[in-house]
Amino acid sequence: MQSKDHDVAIKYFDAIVVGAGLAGVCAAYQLRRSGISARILEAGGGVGGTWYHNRYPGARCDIESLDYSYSFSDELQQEWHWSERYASQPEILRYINHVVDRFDLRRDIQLNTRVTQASFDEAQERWVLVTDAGEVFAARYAIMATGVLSVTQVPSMKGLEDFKGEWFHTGDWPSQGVDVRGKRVGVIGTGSSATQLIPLVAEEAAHLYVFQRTANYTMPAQNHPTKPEVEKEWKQHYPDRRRFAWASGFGHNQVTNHLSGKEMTPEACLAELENRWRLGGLYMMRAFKDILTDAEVNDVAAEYVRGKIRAIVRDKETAEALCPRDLYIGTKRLCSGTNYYETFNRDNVTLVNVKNKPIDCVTGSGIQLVDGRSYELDVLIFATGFDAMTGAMTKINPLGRNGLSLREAWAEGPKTYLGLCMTGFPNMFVITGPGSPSVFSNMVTSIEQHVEWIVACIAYMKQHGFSLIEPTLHAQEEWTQHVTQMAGKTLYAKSRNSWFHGANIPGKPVVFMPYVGGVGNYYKKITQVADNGYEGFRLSAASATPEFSGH
Ligand code: N01
Repeated sequence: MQSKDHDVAIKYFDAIVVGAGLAGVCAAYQLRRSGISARILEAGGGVGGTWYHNRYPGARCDIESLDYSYSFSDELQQEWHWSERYASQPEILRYINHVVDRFDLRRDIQLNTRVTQASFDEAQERWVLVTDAGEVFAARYAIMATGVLSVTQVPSMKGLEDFKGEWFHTGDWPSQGVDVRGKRVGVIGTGSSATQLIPLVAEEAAHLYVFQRTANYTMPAQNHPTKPEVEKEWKQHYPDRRRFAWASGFGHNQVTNHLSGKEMTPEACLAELENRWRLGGLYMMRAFKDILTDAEVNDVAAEYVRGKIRAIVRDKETAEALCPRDLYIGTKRLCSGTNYYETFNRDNVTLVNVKNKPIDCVTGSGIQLVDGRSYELDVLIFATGFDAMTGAMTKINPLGRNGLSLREAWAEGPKTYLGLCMTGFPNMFVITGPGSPSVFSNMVTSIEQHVEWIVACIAYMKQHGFSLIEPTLHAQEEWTQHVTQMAGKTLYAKSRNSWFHGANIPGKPVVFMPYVGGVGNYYKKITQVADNGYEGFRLSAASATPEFSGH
């Protein structure tokens, strides 16, 4: 249905979903299934979100593929074959496209469409969203599937505009790729993206300079082709596997050691750590139940990894520079890569420690440090991260009741009820928003939990004749405090220099954003809230506004 409103053809739907990554696609599927009309607006030229834009060499997930996938269709999970234990970006993108086609979702998705404004029309009880092309959409519900690591952060660096070579950000990688063969390449950053990319770029570049400010811990991913017996076992027991993941601490099937590091002998601790190293990737963070709450236990794991770095990297000075110090393992997101530390044994790779002698500027021909050292480069790669968790939302900056802007509402840090909704922004839902497990979990599990909850909520409102839902200020304050209190029990509270706290973005309030109380506990909580008639929310009966249902 279309109608003329101030000479602009407004397109009406029950719901507008912003973003067609894993969250938006899941929402498209569930909304369709529930008979709720929706249009999914996606800024990119294809679906996939994170997995569309992060095409840098080596990009892959560090949650096992069989776990990092939708559970909403048994046919889908039975028929899809993952070729590797940890899927690469191209394979995940193929999967998302497959889901879109298999369930005929493409007709609800509008690509190359960036939402630039969203405002709540109180009289009409609807969200009005405007796109970069000037299209206007109106919907009772706005579902923000805008992603948690979708706004790239290029640090402001003097002279970048003068650089004569090419420069790129890992999160906005050209689809045609970047040819680094025979070139002098610089990578700034040593987080998850960099540690995946560095070994592959090193194989092709004439020389690679890695500019490291903070050494982080990188586990070997221990990736390999999917073992047929593992796939068979998963496919036989998928419902159990999914149930386990949904009730678990982190939304996946990785096994946790339920003992404290302090209850174990040094020999048993070492054996556990060796086992975790062999299992690879994030398994290290499940080595002891108190690895993220007890500084001494954390240090046992950290020292173990430092020992591994020293054993792998031949040059002593480089090895020491790669050893993280004054950083609890896991409090900056643990990295997972293949041959990361080994790469520093190559003759064509140089680690440049910019901790104490930072980068001063980019020159026409490369990078210059404050001590005057300079590095000639043809290609400069920013692996410098994202305005995480809030960036995509504050960029749109929705206007809620009485013109309240989200930037104002979040000026001291994000405040949400359950990481799903905000006071002052009725009928707006955020998928994996701040205050929910989100980046602290298998994102697909958290996405599915949120989408299930949101779609059930909309159905409930329709059924009971409600037109508005909005958290009470009290519920929002209480939840936000709870999120902070939970983080306060962990080592995250003592290690604030990370994107988990927003510390990587100048001027951003330093507040721990995800919920660390566990995916299973969180799911219980949101289920209970819904079962109790959406406690903590104010629901209002429908006014004269007609229910939207057109296209
Ligand atoms: O970004 P990051 P990322 N001068 O913010 C450095 C997910 N992910 O894209 O720590 C010099 O982690 C910065 O240094 P410092 C995952 O959740 C997952 O790598 O601020 N250096 C840091 O080293 C991950 O955590 C996967 O001192 C500068 C780096 O840039 C998240 O995405 C793969 C600098 C940024 O690291 C983000 O990861 C990839 C400056 N001015 C990503 N500014 C997997 O699933 C920044 N840095 C495996």
